[in-house]
Amino acid sequence: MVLDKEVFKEELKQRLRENYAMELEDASEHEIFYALGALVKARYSDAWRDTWKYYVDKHKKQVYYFSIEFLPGRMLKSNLLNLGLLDTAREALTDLGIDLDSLAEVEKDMALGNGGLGRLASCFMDSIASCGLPGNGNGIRYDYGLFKQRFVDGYQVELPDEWLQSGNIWEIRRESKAVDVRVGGHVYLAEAMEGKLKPVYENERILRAVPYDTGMVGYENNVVNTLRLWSVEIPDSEEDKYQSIQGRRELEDLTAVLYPDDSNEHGRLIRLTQEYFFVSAGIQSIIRHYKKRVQKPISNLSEYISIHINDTHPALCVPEMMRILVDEEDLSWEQAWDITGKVMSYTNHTIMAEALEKWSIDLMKRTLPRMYQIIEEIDARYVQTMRELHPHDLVERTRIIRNGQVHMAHLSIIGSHSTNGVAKLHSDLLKSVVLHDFYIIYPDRFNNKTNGIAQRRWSQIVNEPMSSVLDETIGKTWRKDPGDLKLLMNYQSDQAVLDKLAEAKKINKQVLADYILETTEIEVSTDAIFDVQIKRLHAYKRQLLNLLHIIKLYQDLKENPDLDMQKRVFIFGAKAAPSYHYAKVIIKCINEAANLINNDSDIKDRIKIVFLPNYNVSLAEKIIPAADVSEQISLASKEASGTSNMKLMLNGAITLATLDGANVEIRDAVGDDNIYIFGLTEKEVYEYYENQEYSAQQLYDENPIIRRVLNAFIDGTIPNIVYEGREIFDSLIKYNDEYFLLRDFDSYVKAQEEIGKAYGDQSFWQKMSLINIANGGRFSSDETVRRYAEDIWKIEPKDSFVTEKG
Ligand code: HBZ
Repeated sequence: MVLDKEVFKEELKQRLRENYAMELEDASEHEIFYALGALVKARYSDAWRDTWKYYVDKHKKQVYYFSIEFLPGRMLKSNLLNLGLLDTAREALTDLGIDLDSLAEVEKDMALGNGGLGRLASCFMDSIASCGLPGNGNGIRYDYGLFKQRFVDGYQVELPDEWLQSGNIWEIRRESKAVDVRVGGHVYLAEAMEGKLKPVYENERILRAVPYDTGMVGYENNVVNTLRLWSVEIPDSEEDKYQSIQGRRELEDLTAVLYPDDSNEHGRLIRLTQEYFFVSAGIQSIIRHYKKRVQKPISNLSEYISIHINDTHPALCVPEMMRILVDEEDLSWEQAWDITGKVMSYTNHTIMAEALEKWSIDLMKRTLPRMYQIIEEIDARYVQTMRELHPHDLVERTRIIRNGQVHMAHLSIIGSHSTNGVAKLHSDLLKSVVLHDFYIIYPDRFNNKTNGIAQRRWSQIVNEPMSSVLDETIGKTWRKDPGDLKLLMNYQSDQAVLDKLAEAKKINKQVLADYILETTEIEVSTDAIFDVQIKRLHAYKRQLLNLLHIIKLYQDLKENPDLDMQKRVFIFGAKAAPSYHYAKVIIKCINEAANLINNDSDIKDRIKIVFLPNYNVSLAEKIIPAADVSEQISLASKEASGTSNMKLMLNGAITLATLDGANVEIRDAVGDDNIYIFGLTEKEVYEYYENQEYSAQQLYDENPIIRRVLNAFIDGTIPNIVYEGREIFDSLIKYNDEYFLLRDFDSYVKAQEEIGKAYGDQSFWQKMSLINIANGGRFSSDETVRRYAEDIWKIEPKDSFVTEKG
């Protein structure tokens, strides 16, 4: 999309006059941002309408990606880039004395997700549009995103994220597309016409679901798909039922907050209603569209529609589709079941048993009575069919309703045609361990789709210095086709290129150092290794192992101030779920260790700890380009995939990792010499589980270094953690170190020592860094969604895109 710089400037001024009745000179940054946003939106509105019309006219099969979380972050620069307007906008604004980067900071981070799962959904939205694939997102428009994190006396404090306060420039409220969702009350079946049984609803509540649509702009291809997020309102017909303010609030609270628990099951009534709300609204609107626009018999639905269940939160897609097909479209159960299975597919994102979602029968019956009846029927028919084919105990273990609970993963697998994991190792573990029973029953349904990242955002947008070096060295094709980053391999021994990449890294480190100083008042040197661990705080991710190593270094330096070691800045970014006590204890300990070490004059700035508050997409964008070391140190087998590992390698950080999740594939991509692997393998972890021989106490007794490090938590070495320190100590010794930190400690320390040495040889380090960048293309989410499209969704790209790619 070509737009002259001068025209751009005029248009911006015009928007300011129209929207704010003001001249540019008088406008605040805020007003300019909104005027610019409106300009950008206007640039893609035709393409948005045309894309929609194209899908309808050509009867294109479309996928709907149902996810209870989306984490797009800021969208201004990414929309500008995808529209081919980023350079024009930057130049035009510079002419007007405005800095695009600081203007972009006005935008509130859209943080409608907890972590990896939500961010993946947003990377997919970008890639689906960029690959010209007919696909849309379906989720919830929370009034408050993930809480804002502050530290007070080293403790995490949560504040509400009022992201909608100044409005959201990208969304369009589509009142005409609202639908009603029924919850609560009682349902019984009564005989209707021709002897058919029909559900009769009593005392149910009707919720009005209003969609807000956001354009998902593809990269330079004129494709704009839709992310549809639903918000709850009181329907006109129900107004008199909601006369008290309290009653209204209760209803409106349904889409008020995002549940801030990642990886832990969090059984709450509102959450279940949220799940049904966006599922029912989404499926109703799909069916309405199908009948009105596609105009094919309902029995052909699976030829035109594919629905993806992102983790189990949207698992009610299965019974809701059955409800609509059977209750409203009058299909037979068998026919409806056949269609539903063909339409649905499911991704699992965890192997942690405690994270597998379950709801009590009682709660499900009370909240969603018709859903429960249908699930009961699905379960009964499953048992009946499988009993003839498989042993009784296998069928019992895999049925949906078991021990008073509804198992959402079972529902998702039984009600769909595809179940995938998110990295090779993870998908293998699903088959061999976590979902092994299902693998016996449905071997053909299981497949792997290794995660990927929206590479344009995580390289071109966040790392301009590196991108310029790449352009100069290998040309610009990598910007569209990240596979071309491979061309960089030809320069691994070219010192001039290595120097330029190192210079770009240095610039990014300085930007981050300035930000660190501004937000935490900690001064860090860009000569130090920037060693980064950024992800949700969780015991299995082992931020604590990182801290144990830092304390060891500290103790070594105290003992021997002349010790020869590289300067290090350890950078953390992590939110803990507000109810996750142990994770919050770890945050407090890291912060207190930071206080101690950063202010100890003996250390002479050789180690710094920086825990940046409020880790979110925008902060990730600042940290990742500046990282030297990428910490991916989860206990092998626990991290389904990880995606920050991919973003960091793409930006030239060297990975320090266990063989977990996608780390295994990163190692395969860069080779053993360009990654630091340590710790137990997933097999060894399972062996420990089996033989139960692990003794943390023994490691403590026998290893003086471990003993000294752990004692620092309880002997006053780290101040202000009397209770927290004891808790950490006990979790490791008294409760036998559930995540094998002490078992992996020595090999982690060794790997860290090697990293220190390697960094000392700058051209050696730079070469490793280059090899990481060169092989980062493999983890593009463009590739990932293409595989979903071909293997699972069976959707095809827009024709023009096919021609363009040849
Ligand atoms: O999904 C993450 C995995 O831990 C990570 O390994 C993977 O890379 C990523 C994308 O596949 N899982 C999550 O982020 N999970 C959640 O955030 C979550 C949120 C609410 C829940 C359960 C899990 O109720």
